[in-house]
Amino acid sequence: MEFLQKLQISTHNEGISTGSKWLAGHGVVINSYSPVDGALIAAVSTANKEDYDQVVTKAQEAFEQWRLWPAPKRGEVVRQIGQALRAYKEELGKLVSYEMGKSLQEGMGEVQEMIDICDFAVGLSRQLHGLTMHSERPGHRMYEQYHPLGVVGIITAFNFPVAVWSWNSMLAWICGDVCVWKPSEKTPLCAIACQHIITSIFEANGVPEGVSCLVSGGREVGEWISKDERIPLVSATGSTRMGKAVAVNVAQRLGRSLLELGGNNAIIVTKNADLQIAVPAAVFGAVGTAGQRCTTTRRLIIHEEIFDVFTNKLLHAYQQLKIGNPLNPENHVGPLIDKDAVQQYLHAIEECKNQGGVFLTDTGVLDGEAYSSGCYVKPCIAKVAHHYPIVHKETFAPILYLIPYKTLEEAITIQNSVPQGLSSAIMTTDLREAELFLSHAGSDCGIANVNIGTSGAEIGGAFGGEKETGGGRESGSDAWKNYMRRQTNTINYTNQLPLAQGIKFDI
Ligand code: UN1
Repeated sequence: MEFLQKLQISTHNEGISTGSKWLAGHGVVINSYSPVDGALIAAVSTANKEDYDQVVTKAQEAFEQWRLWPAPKRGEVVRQIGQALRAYKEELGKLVSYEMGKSLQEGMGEVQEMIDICDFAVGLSRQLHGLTMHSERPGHRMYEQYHPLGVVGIITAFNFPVAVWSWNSMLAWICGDVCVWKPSEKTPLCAIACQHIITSIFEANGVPEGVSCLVSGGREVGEWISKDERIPLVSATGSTRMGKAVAVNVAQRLGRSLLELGGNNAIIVTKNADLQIAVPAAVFGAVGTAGQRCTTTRRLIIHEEIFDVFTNKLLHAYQQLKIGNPLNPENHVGPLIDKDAVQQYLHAIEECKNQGGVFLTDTGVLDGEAYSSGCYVKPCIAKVAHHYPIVHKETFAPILYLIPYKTLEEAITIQNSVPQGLSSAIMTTDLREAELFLSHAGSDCGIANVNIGTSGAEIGGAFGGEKETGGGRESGSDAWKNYMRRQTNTINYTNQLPLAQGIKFDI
């Protein structure tokens, strides 16, 4: 396949790199299979503990130099990465689609998110502002500045195999940090392709070896990173279970963690909703990326008066969905990532039925030649009651739960009464309803939208959520502050030594 060649992916790849150098890993070899057709794409070597330690040592050495580069010069390197990503958008988008299974449109959209964060980071490289304060002491100046932090560990999930790394690494780089990336073992080739793309830019700019490190491997690599005192910040995206394990390890050594974990995102559809918007927003939110985004719409909380009308429109839209090879632009829904994910989908459907859920669509796994990987499932819709335990869990699959409500207060309570707190939305043309939803008595999520769905956030805003979602904020707004250490400075430019708080100390 031509796009693999262009991205320098061969049949066997080293999965460990400190930049231009690729290291032979001493861990097990991972085979990457495509959920699109079940084919073996390529093999990747992984790291053992010694390989890992060698990489982190190199990263530490690189930090000593990289932190001295002026931030706008680091920004210039990131600008060039953005250009390279534009040049490779199609190939990388295709690889994301083929290795992960999302539609080609979404694969390219993911690369676009990378380009966007590069542009954002370039501007930011001249805006790493601190505040100045007025000192209570005469002849004193007080201000704060942000300094580079060190080695940043980045643990990413299969569902956004390239974008989430870029949200972290582009900001970390302009902040003067160096990165050690542990990609999902389900999408190792996407990571290798990214490393190849940036390496050529780094070499041309004389960026020290070790600023961008890649350590492929399984769960143990994440554990090494989270326990490693040489890594002051660990940014982890994935399941709540993984996030809790990382958080405990990082907290044990009083490091910083930035967590972006599960979501159980709802759209409230009020009787004042514009259904022309609400229906497509719900459908894209629920079936986009085959229900495998953290921002996927999992629950629709619908006013009882429009419940039937809305449900019928939704069912009609579901009938139009084309499921199949995601590289074919006509298809809306591709496969799940692997057969384990298919089992989880089937299991959630069983649980939902056992708890009283009524499915309004077909459910199940598709078979036939076009679906030979065994990973294609039918997006489905169930009418449920809010208290069913399954409704409070995040199942990474296209299963949408419908819940009727009477008052908006009740709808907001339902929406907030789950352990997760990532994304939320309300569909309404009524100002009062929208404002209540956005108020402190409204949605408890990190993201709250009006008249758009729960997924598809832009990189300009801070991305992340509350409660079991982990509390971290990545990407836009002032998320960069996570990647730096703040220092408060007070300077006395007099020949006196007045003490703060009016304390006298005469000697
Ligand atoms: C994720 O699923 O981990 O808002 C990230 C969205 C995308 C990012 C999702 N911009 O759906």
